[in-house]
Amino acid sequence: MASGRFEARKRIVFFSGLAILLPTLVASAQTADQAWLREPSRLVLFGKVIAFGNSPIEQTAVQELSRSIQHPASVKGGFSQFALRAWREGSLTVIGTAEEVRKAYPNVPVPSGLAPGEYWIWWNGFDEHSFSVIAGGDERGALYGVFALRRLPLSGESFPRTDLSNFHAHPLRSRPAMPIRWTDEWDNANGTVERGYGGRSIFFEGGKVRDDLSAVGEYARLLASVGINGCNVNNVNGAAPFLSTEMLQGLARVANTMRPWGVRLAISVDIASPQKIGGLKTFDPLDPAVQAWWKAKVDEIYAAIPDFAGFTVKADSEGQAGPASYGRSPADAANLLAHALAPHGGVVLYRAFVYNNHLDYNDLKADRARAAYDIFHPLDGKFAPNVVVQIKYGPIDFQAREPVSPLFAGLEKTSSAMEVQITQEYTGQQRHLVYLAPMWKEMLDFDLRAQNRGPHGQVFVRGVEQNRATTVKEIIAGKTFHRSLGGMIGVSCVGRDGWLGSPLAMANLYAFGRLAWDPNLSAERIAQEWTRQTIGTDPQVVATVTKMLMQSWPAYEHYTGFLGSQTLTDITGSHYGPNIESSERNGWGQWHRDDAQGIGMDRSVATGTGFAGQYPPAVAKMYETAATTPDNLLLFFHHVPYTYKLHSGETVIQYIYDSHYQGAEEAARLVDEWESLKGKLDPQLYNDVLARLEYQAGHAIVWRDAIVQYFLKESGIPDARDRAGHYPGRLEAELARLNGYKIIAITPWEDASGGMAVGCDASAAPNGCTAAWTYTGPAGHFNIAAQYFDLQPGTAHFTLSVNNQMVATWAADALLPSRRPNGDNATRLTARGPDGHGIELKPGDVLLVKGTSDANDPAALDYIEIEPAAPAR
Ligand code: GCW
Repeated sequence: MASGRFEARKRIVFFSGLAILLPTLVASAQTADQAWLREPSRLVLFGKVIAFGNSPIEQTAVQELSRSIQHPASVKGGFSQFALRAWREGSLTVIGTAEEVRKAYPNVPVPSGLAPGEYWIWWNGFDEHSFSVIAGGDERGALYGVFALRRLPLSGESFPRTDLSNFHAHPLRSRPAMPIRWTDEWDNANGTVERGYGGRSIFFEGGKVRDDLSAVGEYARLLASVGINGCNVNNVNGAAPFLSTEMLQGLARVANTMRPWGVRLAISVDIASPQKIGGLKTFDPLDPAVQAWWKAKVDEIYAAIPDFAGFTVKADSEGQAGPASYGRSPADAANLLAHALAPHGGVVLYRAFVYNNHLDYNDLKADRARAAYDIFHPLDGKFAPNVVVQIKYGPIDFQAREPVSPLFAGLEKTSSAMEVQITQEYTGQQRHLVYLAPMWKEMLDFDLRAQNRGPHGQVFVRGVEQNRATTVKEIIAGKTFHRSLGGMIGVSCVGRDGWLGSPLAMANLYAFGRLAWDPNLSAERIAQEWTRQTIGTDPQVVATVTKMLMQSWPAYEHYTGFLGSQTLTDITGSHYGPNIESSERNGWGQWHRDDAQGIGMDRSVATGTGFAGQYPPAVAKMYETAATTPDNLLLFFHHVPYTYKLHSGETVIQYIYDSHYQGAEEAARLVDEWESLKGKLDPQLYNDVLARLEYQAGHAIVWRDAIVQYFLKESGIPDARDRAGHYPGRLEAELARLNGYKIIAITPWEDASGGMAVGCDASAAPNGCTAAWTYTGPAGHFNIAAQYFDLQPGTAHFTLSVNNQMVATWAADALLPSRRPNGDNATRLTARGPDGHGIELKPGDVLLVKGTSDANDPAALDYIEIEPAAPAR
């Protein structure tokens, strides 16, 4: 598992012509970080706040309102207008369920039929005393109303709407779009978190629930603030130990901690538990002893956790046991659990992530993308009512670009939920800024045209094309097929290091909750809301951070995968840096099938795997031919020659070159944009994020060069704009005058410039190794970038000098995913000279890098690169 904090922060100190790059620790936020709830709301409240009931959730709502508001005495100009007209001295605010309000105040026009979670906020200031009501369809609704109110002054809505006096004629009312809005955490009992990049578990340590659960309470508050109502706390892999009686006692404490925030506990279970921990000989779902075991276990759970939400199941997938062992179906397994949970009101989230990871690469009909639909579609109608099939947004696995899963349209008699990843497993692991809401929105808004069939399945009925919109967001909300369950699941994997380990990544957690509540919100509007609450309200800050967030996913897609070829990362290892062939010639089925002539998976019905035919007819027709498939998914559905012309008019190969140069430039621009905010932000946040963005810009170049040089070699077709394979200012380490350094081949070769680098063997060269070049370019001021490999856990040291004058020194002490030099840890450092004006060079100058290795890190160096000095930063 790759985890650990990102610590590549470098501080550059210059003195008299000398630049020293000092490593400094990242000042990272603590777990108790209140994220977007850090600042008090700009809400001003007078008078008393009371709740009708004594229930923990209503009490929380009262406390939260008191915690959120500013005391009138502390209000300094500006925003006071917002509230003063509405919340007056002697006023009363009541919080409760609609029913409680109705009973206590029959004259208050609280509407009937508020849904669970829905809130209604009303104000009456025309009597002697101002009187406000925050009513909920249930207690949670009242709490969500408080958070909505808290957020309102910063929501970006125009003033008249946020003037509370408007709430008399137009009460503030909103209901969640879908009932299931959960995060999934992939925490292990030993305290590690699978695919977590924010430190160790907030829930578990040493095989049990942690004694101190204060972070869990803070997390539940964050979740509640955006309407999340469930949290599955343990990994879907290896879940058997979580059903032990001792563990359940600990889990009851977790549930108690989250309950006041309306967040219900769920856990992942191993379907083989009756055998693994129950002492039975079998876990066959149809065996009466197995059924009795689950019933007793579920009763035990509810005795300790009366509002337990349910189970998540990963079975027959990636080594997890499943019903296939007994020739039983996922429906048999899901229903086994569902029947045990039903009397208590619990649900089963059965994951559709079931596939064979031993596919035959040589079989052109084999296709992992088909698996979920092939397995689950025939079972539609066979699942118990409290089963929800949990479907990853795309048919493969959380890639930076996938089509929406056809299974959403393939289950009409079964509730479904869409699973997205907040933790950025395949999208830069929080070291890269990638705001995912725009991608989730594309999925949610995608119209599957699931009901566009006539009575006999035909697309046209009496010559009229059927055209009813059936978007994914409507399907998972239960609207399209009239289901009572359904929703969104966000795989979050938070930890003790500032939740996600990176401040700007928190926008994804926020956006997940907001979209699950209202999938019609725009990604941009959510970004603005989050920025105002978290980073600052200065209009330039809001505009710039929003722009950066919105640009980040397209940038990442540009410098990693392309045209639907998926993230071309190391799929059998880190899932982080470039490794193009790792997807090929193995059973995992994440193939893109590139060869010297072309690239792409043929998933058409006519000549390919038939996957395109799993979509409803109108969508299937679109994906069936290359000509009608959108460019950004072309290679997901079709195998085409590199010379194939896209709709844009470019050839595929030229697009590969262009998009990667574009993506790296876009990543560099994120640095500039952030720097334009200098002086307007909290300095610690500013420096922390700046270091991350600089790292990202460097890693985007690693990605760019890997993909570009690989496909240049593979296709043999030159870049029309002459960049691929030509790096005018680059001085390769393997061509330098080496002292101590030895030439090493990098695997995969595309992860190093020219496939080669140099490494320093500490035992042979205890005092370090050097690589020297004589500068032959024009005289002037330049930046000098060094491309080195920063292995963990070691710490190598480097210095860069010109004519024996040191211009930079740095330590390779970041915690990056792998332990041998490759694209996971290739890191770029740019020395910009005193005051950022560049380093003076003239022909004949000797450039020298000295690397001092330690036992775990050979101070490997790929190249240095002389770049034009950028304007002072
Ligand atoms: O993307 C893959 C991850 C696994 C994960 C699996 C899943 C929990 O690499 O770490 O296992 O998906 O979703 O089950």
